Amino acid sequence: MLSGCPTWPMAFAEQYQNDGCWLGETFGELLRQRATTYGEEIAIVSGERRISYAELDARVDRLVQGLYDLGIQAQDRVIVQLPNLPEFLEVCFALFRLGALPVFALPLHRKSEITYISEFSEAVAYIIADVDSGFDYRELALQVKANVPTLQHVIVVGKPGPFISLSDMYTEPVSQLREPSPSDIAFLQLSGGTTGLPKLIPRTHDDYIYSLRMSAEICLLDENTVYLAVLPIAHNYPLSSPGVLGTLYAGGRVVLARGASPDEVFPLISKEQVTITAVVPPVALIWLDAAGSRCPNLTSLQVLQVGGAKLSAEVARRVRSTLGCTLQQVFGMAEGLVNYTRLDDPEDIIVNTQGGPMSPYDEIRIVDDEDNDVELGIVGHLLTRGPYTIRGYYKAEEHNAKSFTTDGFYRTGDLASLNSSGYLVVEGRDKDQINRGGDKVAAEELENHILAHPGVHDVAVVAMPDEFLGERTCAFIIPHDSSLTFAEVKVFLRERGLASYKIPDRVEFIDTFPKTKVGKVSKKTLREIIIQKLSSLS
Ligand code: J2J
Repeated sequence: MLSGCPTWPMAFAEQYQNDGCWLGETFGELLRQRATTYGEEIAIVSGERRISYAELDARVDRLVQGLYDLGIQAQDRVIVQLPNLPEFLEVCFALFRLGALPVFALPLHRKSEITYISEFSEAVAYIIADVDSGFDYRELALQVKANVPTLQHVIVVGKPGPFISLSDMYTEPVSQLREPSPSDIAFLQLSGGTTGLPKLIPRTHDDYIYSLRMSAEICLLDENTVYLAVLPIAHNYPLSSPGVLGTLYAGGRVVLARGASPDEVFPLISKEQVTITAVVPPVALIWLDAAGSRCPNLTSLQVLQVGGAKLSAEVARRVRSTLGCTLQQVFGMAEGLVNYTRLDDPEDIIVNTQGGPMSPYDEIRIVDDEDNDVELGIVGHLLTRGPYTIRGYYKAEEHNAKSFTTDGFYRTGDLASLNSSGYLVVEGRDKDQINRGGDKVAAEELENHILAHPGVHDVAVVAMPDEFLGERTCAFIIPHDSSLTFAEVKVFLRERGLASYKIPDRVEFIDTFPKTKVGKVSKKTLREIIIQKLSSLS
């Protein structure tokens, strides 16, 4: 087991095993077993490429050998930053079989994020696409490699430039390698973050495969399922809720889309007879508007999952009438807990709640500021523990003491209420994060970047309401002098290599910050100020 990864106390681990949550499977075995059962059935569709289960399994074996020959070993960390390509899944399964750990970066991450996670995880390799959405990842890799001494290899899907080509790494398997054990960490996922630096989430084969099994069951997946991956599959939601991995778990077919626009996605749904797909609320909104005017043929689509940020009841209500399919609300987190509305729930529940936990072993508490449980229906802080919720972030002892109770409940940072059927309604957040239509921005991380500008004396970042994304970021800045402009701040942050979704949507220059009674910056007042300003503008 990789050190620095808090895990479940023995009594819990034994219960999860004895009660059949953790079945002792690994991802490597799982793929082998599915290849035996589903052989020539298609596992992955990407453009004109169609890859069967047998072919996927064989290609993964060859890639395992190539990675091994390069020197990648069990427990090595490998940054994987790939768009929705079949190679994403091949690389993942190959690393899983080797016992090396993918560290999932989002395609929009740039020098700042990649350098940090490479350094922090002491990654030995970085796997990228050559160019995607007009961005050349090889240039990014050159910069990152120059700064991170542990990083020995950059492996490229496509034209390798100065690096190694992934396609040259599929080699005849010769070595007999020992596969990892089910309780080993399978990969590190990135947290949405609330702190200055992103946290890494260690997930085991056992716990993640359990979450796939439960998700596939709840979403009624089987070998007839066709799952369309629209969101970047590096994110936990399209990866596992039930996502691409849950679909492969169930023997279904994964169709990889490269974008979310109706022009691209609607014909693909019809062509590939997609049965289920997953989006964030702003994408749902675009699809609903487009479908209303275009009447596309979406008859195969049975389920539209919406999650990652709160979906308004008003938009939720339009899904069935406009797209002709069942809405499933998904409220999850890369740290673990995932809630789903069930497909046969009454429309009122589907529209007005964020669903119930997927496992009977999920423990949910809603508490007040002193950690006392509140009554049903009352809003409080959501705490959780269970068989697929982590007990701590990777190498983050100090932060873990704050983010987890002493008896192992994860403090989600969400404000929610619980109804008598065990379903949750998300009512807000007490974590210092902005949820920009599903993309999470940690206020402190952005504040630290803005503070590095020599013209900035102090800064506080808050969420401001937005009709389309739900929230956007507003940075209140106290400048050293009045010459600083918003444009300068944006250029500065881009040059620092910050992902574009973290660049503030608005900057307000201010002389002093409003303070709370104890003298801290009152972000609540700042949020009120910006709400008032926006409403006076409209
Ligand atoms: C309100 N807030 C939501 C929802 C997530 C499935 C689905 C989503 C994620 C995810 C995921 C929400 N309504 N329906 O990993 O497996 C906010 C909450 C939560 C945070 C987690 C999955 N669905 N959220 O979004 O790790 O604040 O995971 O704590 O990115 O997103 O973010 P993340």
